Amino acid sequence: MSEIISIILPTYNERKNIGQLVPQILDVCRDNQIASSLIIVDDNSPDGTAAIVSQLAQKFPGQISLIKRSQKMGLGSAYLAGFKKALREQAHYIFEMDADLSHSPTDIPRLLAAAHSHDLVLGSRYVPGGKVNNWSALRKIISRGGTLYAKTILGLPINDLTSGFKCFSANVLKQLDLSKIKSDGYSFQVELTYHAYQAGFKIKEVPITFEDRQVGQSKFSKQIFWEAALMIWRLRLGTRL
Ligand SMILES: Nc1nc2c(ncn2[C@@H]2O[C@H](COP(=O)(O)OP(=O)(O)OP(=O)(O)O)[C@@H](O)[C@H]2O)c(=O)[nH]1
Ligand SMILES: [Mg+2]
Repeated sequence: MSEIISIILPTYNERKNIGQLVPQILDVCRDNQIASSLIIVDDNSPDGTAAIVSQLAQKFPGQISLIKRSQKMGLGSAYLAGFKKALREQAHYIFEMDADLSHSPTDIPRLLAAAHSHDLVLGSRYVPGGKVNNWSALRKIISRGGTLYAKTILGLPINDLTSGFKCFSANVLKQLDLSKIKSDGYSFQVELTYHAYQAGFKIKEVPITFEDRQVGQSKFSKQIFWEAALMIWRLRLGTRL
């Protein structure tokens, strides 16, 4: 049986990005003979993102599904809902990808190729060949500092813990106890990678170029920052403080 990949795209007010991103992903997958299914998890975005997704689902039948949630419930739980659906659909590989065009669809084949010999592949801005375009100096410091903080406290030999562009072998998501994941914001990325590392899964970083979003609003907030700072210690101590 040929392999199937699911790409989970959480959306909150991404109306102007999703219409561009979906055809780009489908083009890359078609050109590289990758059988893909896109799962978009929308939290009742006030800008009407879900309506655009419904139009895309009609335009590309059988390739796109929409999970509609009633309100903004956070990135972490959006991904968990997407993972459940992808596993029900028997996906072999499951991608996490932002819907704001920060992650390039052209990187999908390289991440997938690496996933054939690793359990979890991380798109990484901070390995040779990786890059961030158009971020302010402050944003770069927060991102680099965040990974350094998390990797030091958790003892993780990983250079980019928060890029959010990942490819899991289905086996990883089947074996981890996803019901124990508590993070909602950026720490969701760290938490999942930490549990995968602790469970002994083989992790590989693949360089990516990350572009700052051109359209729409960043959801990065003080609340997300502090949630992440505290969550790292909760993980380290193995407790829920
Ligand atoms: N369904 C859902 N999606 C979300 C939520 N918060 C963020 N997202 C989406 O998750 C993806 C990544 O979001 P972030 O990178 O954290 O937020 P951002 O606004 O892109 O912030 P930057 O890091 O500045 O790019 C984007 O596609 C967002 O639309 C949420 O609560 N629910
Ligand atoms: Mg983003």
